[in-house]
Amino acid sequence: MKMIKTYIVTVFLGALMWSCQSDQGQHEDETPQSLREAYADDFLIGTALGYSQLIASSEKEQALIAAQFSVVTPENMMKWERIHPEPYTFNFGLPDSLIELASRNNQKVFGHTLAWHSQTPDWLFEDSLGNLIDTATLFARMEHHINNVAGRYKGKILGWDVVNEALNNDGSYRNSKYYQIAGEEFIFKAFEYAAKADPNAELYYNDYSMNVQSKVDGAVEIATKVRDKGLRIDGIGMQGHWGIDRPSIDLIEQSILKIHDAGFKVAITELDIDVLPNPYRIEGANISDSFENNAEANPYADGLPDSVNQAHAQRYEELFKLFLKHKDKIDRVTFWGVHDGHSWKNDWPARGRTNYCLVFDRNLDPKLAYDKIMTLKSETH
Ligand code: 9MR
Repeated sequence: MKMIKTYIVTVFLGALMWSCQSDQGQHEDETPQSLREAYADDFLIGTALGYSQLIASSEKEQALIAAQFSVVTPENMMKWERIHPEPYTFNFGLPDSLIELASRNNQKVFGHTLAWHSQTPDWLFEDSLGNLIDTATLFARMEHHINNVAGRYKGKILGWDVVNEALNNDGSYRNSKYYQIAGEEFIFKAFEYAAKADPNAELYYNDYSMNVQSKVDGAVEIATKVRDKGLRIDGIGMQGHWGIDRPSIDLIEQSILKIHDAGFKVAITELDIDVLPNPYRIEGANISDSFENNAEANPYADGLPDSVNQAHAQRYEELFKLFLKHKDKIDRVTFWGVHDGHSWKNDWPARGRTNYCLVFDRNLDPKLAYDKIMTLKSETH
């Protein structure tokens, strides 16, 4: 008990050192000390938290999470295979801890995700013989899941990525098991059940490569159909798994404008900037697109050259300039991970590489990209 108390006090003091934690901005003569403080009047600043941030995290990491971010997303722990691995088994332990942590840190939680083709057990789609089930059975299982998961966190969560990655890049529907069983109707049902389970939660459609115009058009079409059916949908998430040079700021801006013009909020939901070679020009986050790791594909295992660090920081600066320009349209900008060592991009599209995607390094110290983003705000303050 004493150890726990000491730990809590230390984390609290650490967080105080990072920032005074005010979301209301700061006195005019004070420079903001954290991302959440600097951007408090613009949009929420988020991060994804995994098991290691929740359970095996250092005091320094806990303090950083508390000080820097105003919203957190569960990276994996609320996905179907984790939270509901068997028909009548729910694992609420870790998600409950995340909600408690966020509440202690005065942070919002954005739920991820209620209907996704990936990280979802086969039993959802199959009968006992392994054949695909009929539409009514799928909908009953989805409703049971969404009622239990979104219902449990009702009122404690800002919103949900209700449907994730239902589109191909050309704007057509992904041929997922959801789609094979129910066609596009599964999307409408997911929004209907989510709105019923948590009437005040913000409901989003979320996807990667949203800079591809045919894809953003598809997402806007989905959201418009949901709305035209009299169902609720608040926004569209652009994941933001991007590289140093691609996609262009212009394309990202066009997508932000398209979503906004159609009447939906925009969120940047999974931001990271890959600095490693991409010989096959793989973009987005399609887990099955991968290639083998080798020395050529992993050139910065012993450290990042300054020129690449500079380019990475400049890219973040350009992106945040764009986000600030459209702050009236953007509700949330979430980094996909806390620090470089935590990022999924160390293992995709090639396993075991050393990537440098985020704005905190492996020692949890702020990188040049962090300084650039902070300076942007102090310049405009
Ligand atoms: O970051 C997540 C990683 O830990 C998982 O191994 C991976 C498995 O699919 O999912 C990652 O998160 C994904 C997110 O849930 C949806 N968009 C793409 C993200 C990166 O794959």
